[in-house]
Amino acid sequence: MKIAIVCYPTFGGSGVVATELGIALANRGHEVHFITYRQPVRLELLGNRVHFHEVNVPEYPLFKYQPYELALSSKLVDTIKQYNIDVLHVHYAIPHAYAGYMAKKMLAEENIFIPMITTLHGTDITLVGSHPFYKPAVTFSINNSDVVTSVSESLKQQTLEIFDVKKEIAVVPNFIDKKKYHSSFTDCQRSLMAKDDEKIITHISNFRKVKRIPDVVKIFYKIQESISAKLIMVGEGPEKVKAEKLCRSLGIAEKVVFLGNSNEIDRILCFSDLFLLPSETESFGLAALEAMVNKVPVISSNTGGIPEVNKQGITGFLSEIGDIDDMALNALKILKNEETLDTFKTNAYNTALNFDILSVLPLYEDIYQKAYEQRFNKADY
Ligand code: GMT
Repeated sequence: MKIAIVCYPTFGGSGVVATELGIALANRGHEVHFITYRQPVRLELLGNRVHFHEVNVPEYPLFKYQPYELALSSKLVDTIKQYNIDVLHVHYAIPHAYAGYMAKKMLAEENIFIPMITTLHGTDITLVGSHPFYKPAVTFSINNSDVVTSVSESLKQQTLEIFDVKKEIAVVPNFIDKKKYHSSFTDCQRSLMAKDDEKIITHISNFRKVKRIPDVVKIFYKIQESISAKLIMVGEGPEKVKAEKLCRSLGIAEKVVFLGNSNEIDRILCFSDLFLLPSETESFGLAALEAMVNKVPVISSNTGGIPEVNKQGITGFLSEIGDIDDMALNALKILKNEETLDTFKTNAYNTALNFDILSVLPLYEDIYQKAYEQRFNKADY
């Protein structure tokens, strides 16, 4: 099939999922067209089956806000016509589903019928989309998508609670590609990061408030009081400077490494012993799943879709949001005993395999095929 994918090109989970999905679809023989304002960060190889179309928004001084949705919908119309696209898959409702709907309507005027699949990722529903300023438009975009998917059962329930949704929502979880992790990395250079007797604790995120970055630092503070440990913080975002300051004021700055954004997260996770994800909310927690497939147990908050991924007492532990004492205690339970650590590592890896792309990709392919077959259903236009 010819599939157009709209996403954010950034390090955020929705962009990562959209990009990895597009690459996997191309490897299965589909032709994939990414349409966004910059080449997605995880998209390295373009070729016959993977295309990238940049959305440009010309600046005009009259506008206080430049109309990205307008530019995106026009780009969608042009690309869908030029490449005879079969289905449009938009990731993150705002404003992608809204722009996609407009493109669909414009194309229908020319007797081109394109089904639109909208994938809800989390903050588009829980944080941004539910704001009264956006809610009517988000509700409309969801109800006017041909298919709606959400990345967890929890996000599906939240969407149904917050919005007046008349559409079925199919749950299609985030995924990993187990093939990538078959052989252990030969260049897993643990010694560059820590001494042999030090445990390596990792956090990866976009350092937004929702990630509760100060909790990450405080949990680590408590861990390092009992055992020798290092904290690796990967990512960039508004809470980073505050976190650096907190490390200095707690006197642990030399034990914490801030690495910034990285495309090499598997290289970092391969020498990690524990992953911290104390988020306020998390629709799924792709970062936790990526840790688990690298055999890294997870200490997380018990919120949103995280319990669908991180299994209590098996792949890690879950605590109430903000309960840093419990999180630190649980971390030590895992880290203090090598045998326990090994068991959790193995469990984390085995559980992550339930989310292998080979089981998730056919779900999307099936959705595309059905939506394509029903594209002439005029009631939808
Ligand atoms: O976590 C973020 O802030 C990024 C955000 C995004 O939209 O890119 O991630 C969301 O989508 C991911 C992929 O589906 C999920 O794994 C994350 O849990 C979700 N983040 C939140 O719900 C906070």
